[in-house]
Amino acid sequence: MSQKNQTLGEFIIENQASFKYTTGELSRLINSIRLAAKVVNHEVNKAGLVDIIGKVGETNIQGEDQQKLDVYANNKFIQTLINRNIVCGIASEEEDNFVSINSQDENHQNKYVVLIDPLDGSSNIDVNVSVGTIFSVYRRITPVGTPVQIEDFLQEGNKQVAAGYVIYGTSTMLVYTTGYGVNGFTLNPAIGTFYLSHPNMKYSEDGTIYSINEGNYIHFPQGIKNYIKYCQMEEGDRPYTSRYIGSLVSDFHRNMIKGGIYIYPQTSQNPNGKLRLLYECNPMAFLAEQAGGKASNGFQRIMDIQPTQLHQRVPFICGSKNMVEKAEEFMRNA
Ligand code: P6P
Repeated sequence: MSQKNQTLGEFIIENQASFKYTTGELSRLINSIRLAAKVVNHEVNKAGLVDIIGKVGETNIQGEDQQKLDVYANNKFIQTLINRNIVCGIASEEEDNFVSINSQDENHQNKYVVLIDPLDGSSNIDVNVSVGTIFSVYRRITPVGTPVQIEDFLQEGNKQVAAGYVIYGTSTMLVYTTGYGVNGFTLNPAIGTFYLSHPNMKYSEDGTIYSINEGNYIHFPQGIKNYIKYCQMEEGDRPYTSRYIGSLVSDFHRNMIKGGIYIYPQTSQNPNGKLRLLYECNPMAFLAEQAGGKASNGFQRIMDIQPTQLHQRVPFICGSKNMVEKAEEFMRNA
């Protein structure tokens, strides 16, 4: 049983036995993410002090300006995972293709692949708003002993063995699941230790917060327009409160604690929405479901979508179960 103030290391050891692949490799993987999170946190916290922010001038595969911290976070997470020699491959928002780990794993014996959004919400860095790292973990499906293949990354979200995020906010937290609930750990920066601060995190079935960029309203599908109007009606606990930080990890984290729904729908300009299935929507959907919430594209469970491309986008509706089901109802009836 977990208890508050337990360190992340103690928690991993105590709960390792409950994990079906108890080879300790996944524990070492979570530990490597813990280390990278501390290193990135150090840089994020001083971003305003040194000339590490601002655009590198390059753009990533998404056509988005690549902030220096994006590059830094990407390199740190990849290097830490390589050094620990746990994974056979890594996919990242910042990498056009997946990275095959041949240096340490020359015999391709490692069994896990990791997909990351190393610094989600990075456009908020320059204005000192919370940003986050999102990660998703699978066991490879191609034969051990052979180089990792794209199929190892294009797995349905329901095959994830672990997922989580780091939120670099007023405090830095690591929130993750291995399929046995969601637990949140807060970093004590003075000693560099994560402590269990939010055991067994749960979405309330209902909530009163809706998170969506209403600036895109005229481009939304009619079902989403109708849902937004529903949220704004005077009836029962409505109108709801609108809260949108522009950082998925931050909006998700607040909604999980207070109850709410996050929506990034398809628009006329982005027919598949903006968020990426593999390293944003699937990990957040795994966490949402493990916390009693729900995640869909408006018609289908996110974690049942068969991926076809590494950087594919999907419409994303995620949060308190009853709110997501109400939004799905409006999408069906539009
Ligand atoms: P918009 C950040 O770029 C991100 O991927 C999510 O973290 C965030 O919720 C969304 O995009 C913000 O997008 O179009 O509302 O600025």
